[in-house]
Amino acid sequence: MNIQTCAEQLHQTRLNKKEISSLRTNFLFDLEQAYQIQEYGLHLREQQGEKSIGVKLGFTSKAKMLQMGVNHLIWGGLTDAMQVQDGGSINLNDFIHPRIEPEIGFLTKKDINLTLNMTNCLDYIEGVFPALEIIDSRYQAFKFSLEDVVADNTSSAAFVMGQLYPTDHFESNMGVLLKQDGHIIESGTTAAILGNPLQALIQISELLQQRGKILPAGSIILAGAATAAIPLHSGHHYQAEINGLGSVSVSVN
Ligand code: OOG
Ligand code: MG
Repeated sequence: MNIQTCAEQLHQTRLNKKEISSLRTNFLFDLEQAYQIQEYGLHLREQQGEKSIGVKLGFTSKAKMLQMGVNHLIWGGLTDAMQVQDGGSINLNDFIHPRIEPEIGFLTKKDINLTLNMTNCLDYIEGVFPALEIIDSRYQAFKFSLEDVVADNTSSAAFVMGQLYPTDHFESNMGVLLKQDGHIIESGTTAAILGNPLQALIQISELLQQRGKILPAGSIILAGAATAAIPLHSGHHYQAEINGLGSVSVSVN
């Protein structure tokens, strides 16, 4: 196997919705190669007409690192095909073993082509929004190494963007709730994300720089889950609520 065949296999796995075991038993790729597999996988999606619309970070909170046993910040690509309307619905059959997690997201207003810092990062941001991310590992039992999950585009599957608020609504420490049918199933705070979600902007800008990439104005950045992820079940309604930013929801058929 090589970079391309690994990407093709993960691509097919996603389309066939049948989980696989780690590809590293055939090709022991390292982290750099894992990002190349991810990039080729996104290229395969673009060849099918999908458009790149942003990036997401993973393992930015202790809750997620503990849940998944991976303690290294990662990032992946978002395409338009992954976006679900706020209040919309998804079908469980379109996924393998999906999980949902509450996130905070940012919409950029300028190209990000430099490493941002605490004083300038909000100058690049149009607004902030509550979000739900639906992750769906292509690996058996949702078990993977750091390299596996990066190759698998950091388990990206779908996401829901809530209402966009101007950046003056942003605070580093806002309460976060995940609800199922109105009942709280997870709670946390945005400060769980690297101490302050603005750090996610700084980190992604640095990672993009390292790979010689520019994130265009109008891109979405998901900062990572503030709590552990919860398995999705059909017939239920899921909602993320961020204190001061309202809520965002999705129903599962
Ligand atoms: C990897 C994706 C992690 C987050 O918000 O931390 C992630 C996974 O947990 O399968 O999206
Ligand atoms: Mg996430």
